Amino acid sequence: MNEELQRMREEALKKIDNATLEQLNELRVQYLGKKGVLKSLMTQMKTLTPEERPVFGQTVNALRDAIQEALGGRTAQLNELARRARMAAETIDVTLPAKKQKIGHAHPNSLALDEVERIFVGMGYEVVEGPEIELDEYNFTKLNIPANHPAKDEQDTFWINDKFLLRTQTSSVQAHIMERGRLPIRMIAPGRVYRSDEVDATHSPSFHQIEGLVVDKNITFADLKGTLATFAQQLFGPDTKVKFRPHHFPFTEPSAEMDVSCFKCGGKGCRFCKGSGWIEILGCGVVHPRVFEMCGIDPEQYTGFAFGVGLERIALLKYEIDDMRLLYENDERFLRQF
Ligand code: 2NM
Repeated sequence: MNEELQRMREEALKKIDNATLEQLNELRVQYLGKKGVLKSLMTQMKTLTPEERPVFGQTVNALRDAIQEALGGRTAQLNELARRARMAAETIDVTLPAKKQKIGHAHPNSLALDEVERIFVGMGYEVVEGPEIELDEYNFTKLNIPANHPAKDEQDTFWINDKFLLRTQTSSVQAHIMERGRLPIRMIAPGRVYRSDEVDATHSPSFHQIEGLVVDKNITFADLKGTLATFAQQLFGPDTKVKFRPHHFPFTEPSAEMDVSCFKCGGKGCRFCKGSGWIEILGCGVVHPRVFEMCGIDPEQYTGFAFGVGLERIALLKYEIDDMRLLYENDERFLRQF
């Protein structure tokens, strides 16, 4: 009987030592359960002589203790192995090089705008923004663009209804500022404008303008020339020359277009300036007295000058980009270059 128990003990301990966690549960039930091996051993007690019983009882108890201890030991061992495996799997190698983060680039439009703003802020101008949805009154009427003007045509303007439209120029912002009546004024109004144009290398239905306005006593065309020449020299280099050609705008009189000497060839003529040595850069003029009247400024007391530059045009020229569409496609390979 003792040998039988000894053999059983060895077999049980061996099974436990090799068991998985699930098998341990089965073994626990098999040996220690209500209908387990040890219970059935105890029922054998009654077949023994009274002398044999205490020894047998002690041996079975010792066997139960050994099995219990082995089950506990093996469970702890397996849990520890599982913990180590988990730790190994979760290990982070802090010495690995970090993944390179892709960082964005300023858009050429933004670079050009920053530069233009820097130049005018340096001359004491204020930067003012206004709404892209405007009233007919501020986009056209107060700027001396009459009701029958072709620019108001549905072909050129995105009308929202018969009063509201998407602004076609940022001078609408200036109409608001003049009307506010705080004089003198020295401001630029950068922002998005909308015109119903077909897309090509130099046109887009939505682009950006920077319009400037100065209103004070005794402002003359000479102030306009000096200011815009300084602007051109700061933007394109100190050797830049400017020239003014007569033009027509409804909101200014006299009006002009300003050309700058080609910063590529210095004015000799090249592919860049199409051989002329000059590059057209902006429109400008002396503010029309009718504009002042309609914006509540006395044209007998105040005079002023204004100008408008296309931001994309500046960006295309400065960064030698030959197609405006590249500015809107957001192709990273293109944007990376600036
Ligand atoms: C241009 C050309 C000439 C202009 C006029 C005004 C305002 F509000 F004072 F009437 N703002 N901007 C102006 C003048 C714009 O763009 C080519």
